Amino acid sequence: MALAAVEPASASSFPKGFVWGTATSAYQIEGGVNEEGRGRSIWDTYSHTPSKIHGNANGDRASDHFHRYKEDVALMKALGTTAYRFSIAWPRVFPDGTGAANPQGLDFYNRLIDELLANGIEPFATLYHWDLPQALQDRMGGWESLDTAKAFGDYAGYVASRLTDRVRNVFTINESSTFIDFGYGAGPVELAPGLKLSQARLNQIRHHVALGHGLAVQAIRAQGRTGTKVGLAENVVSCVPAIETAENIRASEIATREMNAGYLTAILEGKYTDAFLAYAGKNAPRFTAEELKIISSPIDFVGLNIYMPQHYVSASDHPNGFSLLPFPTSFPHMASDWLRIGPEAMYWAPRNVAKVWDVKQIYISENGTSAADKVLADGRIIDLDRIMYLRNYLTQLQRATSEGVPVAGYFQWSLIDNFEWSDGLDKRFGLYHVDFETQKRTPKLSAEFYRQLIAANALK
Ligand code: GBH
Repeated sequence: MALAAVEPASASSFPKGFVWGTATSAYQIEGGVNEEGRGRSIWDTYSHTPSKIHGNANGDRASDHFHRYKEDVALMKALGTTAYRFSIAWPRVFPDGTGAANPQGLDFYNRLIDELLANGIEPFATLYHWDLPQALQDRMGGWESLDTAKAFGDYAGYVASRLTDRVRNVFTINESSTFIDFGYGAGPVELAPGLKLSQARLNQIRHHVALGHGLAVQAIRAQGRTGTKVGLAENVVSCVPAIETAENIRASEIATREMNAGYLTAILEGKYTDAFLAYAGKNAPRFTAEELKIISSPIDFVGLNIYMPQHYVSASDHPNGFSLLPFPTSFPHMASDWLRIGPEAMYWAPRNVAKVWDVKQIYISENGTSAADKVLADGRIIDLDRIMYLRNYLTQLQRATSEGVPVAGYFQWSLIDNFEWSDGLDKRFGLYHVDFETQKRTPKLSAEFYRQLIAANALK
């Protein structure tokens, strides 16, 4: 990695032109599930299955963003953000996954994009944030089938041909590892479609998802406006040196490559690593050289969703060159049990991705935390824990940018409280509180923290 000589204006500033935004996803905020010809997704089915979701919540209404998008764009503007990452619901565009497009399928996104641009906010669209058309799950087992990857490519091309006149940045797939391991595998939490498949089938699914990503990249290049920037948003397995010695740092680089071998490494290198194939053995995915070429179609940026350190790493004599350290049970976490507090992941993840693969442009496509936000009698929400979390993670991001790690922007997760998948409406991630009865939005203190930081382009 060539570290550019970046001269920060002050010890706490971010580079000039750094992009500050917020992020959301379709099923988590939109509601409007029966509007304008939308088909069903696996999340409609799953969230309506009794006892799957905390409090038996579902996304039928969620944060009602489908009807309140103008108000929500005003909230973005009040923060001073100049970018917004949202996702497009595939079943709004192709209600059956393939076949005839819904003529009204992009109407909502056209309204949203125009509203964003009228307010000086750059739209960053994600094509897949887990809401697979139910028809594809029913007909072909969803991502178990190569045909779902092909259908995803077709959908991507269709969207690109209609939106890239105004949308200049597109993320293909959000967090492959999360929806594969927890939706199709037996992860510690369950996501739709709620299957528990074998490791061999999971590896095959991962291969199909990577292929879907590659086909989408090619379709966007073929059908989108020239110059459209394409990337992905991945919950990269972040490998942090436990103690920052040269040996441990080197071990964290090797671990970054191997621990992401099933997806990110394959996409960025065009091959599965030897160690990955040896470890998978007879469970390895079946693949062709032609497929690996599609998977590794060049991309313009890598989006990293960073919430926590996935592993602390030290050097090891083991042939693989690294050792993953066990977490003590006393390791601290935020309101969500899984959300470990390890701000240095925000330095090491982008630093290692840039170093290992010579990636030239990175976005932090998500970072944020849940908190037990309470509305006080006077209406305020004093979410000091969220501010503490953000300040520490952003301090580490500033460390990265000041060293020349090529991070171009940061998307805070999330703009507003939303439907947090299996946790229902219980875990709140927004800078703005949502009363899910009245749909009233109220800024939390963290919204003011973020506004001040953006205004100064420096930590506050
Ligand atoms: C993101 O996932 C999602 O993209 C977003 O939709 C979601 O709302 C947001 O974060 C907040 O959760 O195996 O112990 O880690 C974040 C990463 C990975 C967090 C899977 C929950 C399951 C438990 N997620 N993890 S654990």
